[in-house]
Amino acid sequence: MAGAERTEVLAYLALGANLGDARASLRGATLGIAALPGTRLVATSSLYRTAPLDATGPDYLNAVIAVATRLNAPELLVRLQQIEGQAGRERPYRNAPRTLDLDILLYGDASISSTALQVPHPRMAQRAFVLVPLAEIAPARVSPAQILEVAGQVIERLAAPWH
Ligand code: A4P
Ligand code: MG
Repeated sequence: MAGAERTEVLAYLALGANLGDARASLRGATLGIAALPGTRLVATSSLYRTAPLDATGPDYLNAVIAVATRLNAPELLVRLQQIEGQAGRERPYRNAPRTLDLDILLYGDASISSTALQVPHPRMAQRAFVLVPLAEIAPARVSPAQILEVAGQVIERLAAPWH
């Protein structure tokens, strides 16, 4: 459990879903994350409709949120996996369509390289569905050159509020 003595760390999380009611899954996940111990929601990007990348199936809905948390990174990962499980996440094969995917993009300025957790997320720089919403809420963490590199990927910002 996160002790009151731990300082808060600003973490950026990627949310994605392309099965079931994806918008409801992302909304529910955001509420669940904001309710985690020692954790508060700091920012939410818009919702984006994106074409599957290195994957098949329906279009995805993706978003990025920022939380300030006293959980350490492995604790946060376990909590996110529990929320994925509550959303009915199954893992039949790699990059299978999913009801909910929650990834840790950044955890403060930490570099983590364990079997279970790599931070910054190793594939984030190749993905418009991560970089575009991240740039919306953390422009200093994404360079214009990075956005240019993923400019060919199909991504559409949805204007309606989603959470
Ligand atoms: N893991 C390691 N580092 C992390 C991290 N920073 N955050 C480990 C979260 N998990 C991390 O993840 C597999 C393992 O990665 C976990 O057990 C954890 O210990 P997973 O969620 O079970 O499986 P996955 O989702 O298939 O893997 P991953 O790595 O999340 O997949 P990707 O690479 O993120 O790709 N196209 C569009 N348009 N939108 C999408 O959201 N997502 C994917 C998934 C592919 N194409 C997509 C989208
Ligand atoms: Mg994942």
